[in-house]
Amino acid sequence: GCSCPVFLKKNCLLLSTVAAVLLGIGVGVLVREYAKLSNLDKFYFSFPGEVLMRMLKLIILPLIISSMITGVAALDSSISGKIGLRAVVYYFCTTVIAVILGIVLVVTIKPGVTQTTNDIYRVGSTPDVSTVDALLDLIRNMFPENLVQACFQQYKTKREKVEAETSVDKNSSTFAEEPVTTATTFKASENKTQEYKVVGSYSDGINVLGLIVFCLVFGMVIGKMGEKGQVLVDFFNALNEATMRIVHIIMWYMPIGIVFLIAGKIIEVEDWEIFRKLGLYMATVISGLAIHSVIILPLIYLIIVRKNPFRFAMGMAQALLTALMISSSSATLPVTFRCAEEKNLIDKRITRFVLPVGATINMDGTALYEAVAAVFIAQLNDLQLDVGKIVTISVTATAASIGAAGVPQAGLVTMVIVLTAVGLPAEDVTLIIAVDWLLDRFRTMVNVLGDAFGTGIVEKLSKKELEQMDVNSEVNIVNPF
Ligand code: DAS
Repeated sequence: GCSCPVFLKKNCLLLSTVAAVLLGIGVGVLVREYAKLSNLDKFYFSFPGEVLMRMLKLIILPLIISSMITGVAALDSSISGKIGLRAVVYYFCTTVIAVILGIVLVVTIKPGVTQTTNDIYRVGSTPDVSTVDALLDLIRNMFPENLVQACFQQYKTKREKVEAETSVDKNSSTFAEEPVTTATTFKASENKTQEYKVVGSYSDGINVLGLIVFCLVFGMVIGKMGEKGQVLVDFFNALNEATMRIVHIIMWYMPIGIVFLIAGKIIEVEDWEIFRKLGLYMATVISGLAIHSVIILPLIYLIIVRKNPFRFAMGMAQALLTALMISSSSATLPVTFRCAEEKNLIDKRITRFVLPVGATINMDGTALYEAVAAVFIAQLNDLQLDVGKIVTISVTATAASIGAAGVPQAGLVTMVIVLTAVGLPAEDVTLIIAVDWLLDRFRTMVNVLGDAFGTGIVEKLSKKELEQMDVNSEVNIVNPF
């Protein structure tokens, strides 16, 4: 790798992503205006982008399994009694609140809905899937009949789809049957009669929800097994480490893939209205992050700690600015520690647990962002989401944010998990990528702020335990044995 220090390396990645986005737009516009490509040419042109999407889909399985299991198992072993439990409850509650806020905003602002079809976009009232059926479907997905079937399933490759579109003679090659999936079909809207097939969560080959439920239970169980489970915990930690290294390799290929993904998208885009929608989407995410970090988190801090939350946030300013610059909670950790301990005088015994674990599994900004992005992509495809799908998106966005590492664009990689969970076309993440490098900065700031408020809140709630520890350490007689 380049010899530049970590800080520049982080920016190397980000700068190359920004450069890739701009280059992709430029190439896309040029090719669209001056070169008339046939369908098959378009397929070859966007092939490097297709490779990137396949890499991201490929990594989903090991990423979910290793990050969920190690995340939960680690909690169990390193939890220091009640303090750790309070921290986990705080992480979970603030993340769920962020997801709900994101869902409410994206459903009311409707950034991805084309004005003409405004009337059809109603949450939870698809004509032929009642709420009860949707929730039963959701629960059914949580318990796949067998784990192997939930993980692997054949589905058509993109080339077959492109050939089908260019009406290649079907008899010339055998087409694998579409996998039989629980499909709910419904009319998109009166003026657009074509049928949309919203397939269940098996459409992209992985039943994400079922896998997450299994991994959470499995992680908790091996975490509680103590010595007997240690070999499994070590195995999944190693698997997680290996997976993150593969993600890192994918990150370096990402700029190349992005150029062709975005250029390929620009060639296909019919209406330039998409840019209005993208702007509205960014406004939705940023307003959600702002509400969460300026109103919700300070309110929770004020209610529990009874101190001025904005003075506390000012103490964290250096860490928040660092997070804005490098888009990485983990890399910001040293600054977060210094701000929490020196500026806000938080007890080290609290920060030593809450901050490192928080930087990995408490990512309110990422959770909000993934929920908004998933619903936005559904809107772009005129897909109605019944309650079951909305709940699935909320659960997988929460789980994906827990599974995401505190590195740049982690939220983008785990984004594919949420899309796969509800059978949305993962290719549409292309549009999100164009603005992800910018939104990543803001959501990382919110992630760090959420962790910081967590130290103040957990410290306040753990006053008794801390005093007890002080008493023990004073009277503690050195044990002669
Ligand atoms: N950049 C990640 C972080 O460091 C957040 C994300 O990618 O969503 O928190």
